[in-house]
Amino acid sequence: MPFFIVKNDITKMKVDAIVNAANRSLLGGGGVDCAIHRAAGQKLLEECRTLGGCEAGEAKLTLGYDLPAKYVIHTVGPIWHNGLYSEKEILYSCYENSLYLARSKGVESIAFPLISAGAYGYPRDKAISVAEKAIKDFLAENDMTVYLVLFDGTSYAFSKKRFDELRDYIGDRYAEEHKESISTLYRRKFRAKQRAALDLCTNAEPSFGNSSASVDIMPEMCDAEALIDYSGISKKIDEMLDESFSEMLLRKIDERGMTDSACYKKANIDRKLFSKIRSYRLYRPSKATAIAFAVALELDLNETANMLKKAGYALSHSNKFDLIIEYFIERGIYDVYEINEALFAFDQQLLGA
Ligand code: AR6
Repeated sequence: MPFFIVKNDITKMKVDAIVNAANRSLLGGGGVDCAIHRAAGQKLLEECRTLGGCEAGEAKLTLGYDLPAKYVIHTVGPIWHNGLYSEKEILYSCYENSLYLARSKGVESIAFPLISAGAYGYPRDKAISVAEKAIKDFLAENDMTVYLVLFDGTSYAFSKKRFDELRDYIGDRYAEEHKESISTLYRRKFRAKQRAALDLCTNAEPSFGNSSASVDIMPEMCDAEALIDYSGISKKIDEMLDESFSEMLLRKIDERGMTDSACYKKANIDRKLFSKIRSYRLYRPSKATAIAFAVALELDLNETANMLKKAGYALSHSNKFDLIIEYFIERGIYDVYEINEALFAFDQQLLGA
């Protein structure tokens, strides 16, 4: 099941369990520990008193009391010295032990803060890498929805070099796109109306946010009917009926010699959503879902465009989301987690579901 980086206050997360970056006493402290105790109420501290503390890298569970989450998992991160005191291994254990403890309680969704990256001084980018590695390793073998909640300083959560490169890449292409003539824009709008009309004929999964929706169904669409060439539309429907998105996806999975589960896990897609797509031939995924599969299948830009077309979408240079995807595919980088870090840094919808 999927992994997401989100900006939030962890005490507000509506998940089965949240994780607390505690200290060895488990009796409260500053930072996220303080926020969790404050939001959960006095009973949390009372239960914590019965636990006998916790060693670094280990995890203990309590109820969530006044929190939206049913459980709090308390773990103690390493204090950062210089990286030579097994900090990485201890931090990895914090995530691993918390996840397995959560699994033993039947938890289906869990949210982590960035353990050790506050008072304990662990460098933020390094802390994110460890968190991602531990979560990814766990999700390769287990089903759970995992959130990494970043609270502050979120301008970028990954390599500064990559961030700068991407910013330039987006800047260059964005500028090019906006040099377009009015007539080109007019033609594009007209084509969008045609596609919108076609969308009405298909079963649509709602898409979220503006950034990744390729076509807005415009209110004035009904007035545009006179402009629509219906023979073109029915030809498009025929083309779509040749091979649907779902059929193309399943064919590509076979051609790649992948298993279904390897594919949906790599795509950061929930098993239930994959089953829906698998069993309904004309299922229309959201654009982010369609791209997630293209990435999991390691399609090049042409093949990605082809696959997106099956679901009624295209990549364009007029939105950041598309440009970020294009940047990674052009470079043959097909790691959804890495792409999601970049999408997160640029405030875009993440891949997966
Ligand atoms: N929601 C999500 N993340 C938060 C929140 C929040 N409400 N508040 C802070 N963070 P820290 P540590 C982030 O210092 O480094 C405590 O006193 C914060 O921005 O809370 O593991 C304990 O009792 C940072 O990125 O935990 C220990 O003594 C991350 O949570 C000690 O601090 C972790 O910062 C543990 O230090």
